[in-house]
Amino acid sequence: MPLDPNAESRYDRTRLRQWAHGRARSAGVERRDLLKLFAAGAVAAGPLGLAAGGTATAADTTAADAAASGAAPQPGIVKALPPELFTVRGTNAETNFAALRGTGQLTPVDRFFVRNHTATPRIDADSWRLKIWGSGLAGGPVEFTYDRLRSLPSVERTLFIECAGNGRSFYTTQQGQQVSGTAWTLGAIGVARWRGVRLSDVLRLAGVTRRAVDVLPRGLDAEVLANGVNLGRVRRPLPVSKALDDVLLAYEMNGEPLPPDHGAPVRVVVPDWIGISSIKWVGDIEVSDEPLYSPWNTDLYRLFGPDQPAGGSAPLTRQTLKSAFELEPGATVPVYRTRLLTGRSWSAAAPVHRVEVSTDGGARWQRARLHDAPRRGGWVRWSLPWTPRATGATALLARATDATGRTQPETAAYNTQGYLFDAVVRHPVLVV
Ligand SMILES: Nc1nc2c(c(=O)[nH]1)N[C@H]1C(S)=C(S)[C@@H](COP(=O)(O)O)O[C@H]1N2
Ligand SMILES: [Mo]
Repeated sequence: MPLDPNAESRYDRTRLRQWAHGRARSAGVERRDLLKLFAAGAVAAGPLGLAAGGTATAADTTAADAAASGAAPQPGIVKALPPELFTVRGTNAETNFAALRGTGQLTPVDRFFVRNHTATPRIDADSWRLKIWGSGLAGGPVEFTYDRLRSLPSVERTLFIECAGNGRSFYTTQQGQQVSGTAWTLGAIGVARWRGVRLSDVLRLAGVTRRAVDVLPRGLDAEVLANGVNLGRVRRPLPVSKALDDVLLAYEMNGEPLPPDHGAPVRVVVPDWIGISSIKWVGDIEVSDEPLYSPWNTDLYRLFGPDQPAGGSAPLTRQTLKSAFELEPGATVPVYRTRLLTGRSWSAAAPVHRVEVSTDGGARWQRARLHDAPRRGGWVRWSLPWTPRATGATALLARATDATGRTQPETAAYNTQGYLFDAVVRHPVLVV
């Protein structure tokens, strides 16, 4: 049964109230530690990319520590990160959009962004086990081997994974606002063809009951340390309704076994929801008959700030909509020469069916030609020929509208951690 967004937010608001009143168990982290982090972070957002207030992620801490010690930050990423394909940001690697020019609907693995809270672990598929356990099951824990998972009926789906902080740096560069977290431009997104099993099939085999409320997948990567607090392993609860709806346990990406950096041997893929939901290197899943909390749905991945609900928003679920040019920022282009501008637009709410482009800083807009059938879960590639007629610095803008009628706004709603940036981005170019 599809989950409507209102049901999602009703669900999360209830959880939030329960947590605030101390009625929910906070799965491995002391509630007072979370409150400490939460209180510090909500008020003290520091400069981009540095350890900021209490809400710095391990990535920020690592980058800041490395900078302080004079050593270059060393991302714990296995695949090659050539500078033409990626921009390294702490423990993470951002896809350079220009490197997608000429590629298809799917992001090739060699240029798919990596967001690691710590480092990519190497896990042997033969000794790997997935343990399903908790009060929401009819019986005791159930373990699945890799071969057992692969023997279950498989499904294949083309879906994007996008970090909640994608576009974060534009809060600062376009809106003059300070936000904490990794200073992504627009490349913390990738679209892949995922093959795996339905989480619902696995949960049913494990004996999920009608009492189950929350499902908490946990990664096998290292515990995350932030400002002296051990947040434990990366984990974020999902409402059981979403877990039983369309979530995958994926073991293949673009037709190949899942690569180490993207969660080998098995990761969770949660369609439409912010990237943190899609837990990599999953090792166990708690199924609980009471609400669960982790730092990733309490002080992190919620909206805080003067324009947000008092005490913060409900935990974030769906991603938003965006557009990006497949062009280097600040590219030099010759005057009077026609070139084809290309890019991509995507929305987590509905297919993108209209993209407009402005080549004069936003004064006039033209419809771009779409090269993909609008489809939920993926992006549309688009193009527009452009003949610059004056020299000098200018900005290219692209603006998407999805089938719900939502269009990218001029400014994004400020929040201290810079999540869900959705405004039109000004892409600088120099005409010579
Ligand atoms: N175990 C684990 N899962 C994780 C993370 C992580 O650090 N550890 N990062 C999350 C975040 S914040 C994002 S945006 C996506 C990124 O997926 P990718 O690295 O395959 O692009 O993975 C999510 N799953
Ligand atoms: Mo993320």
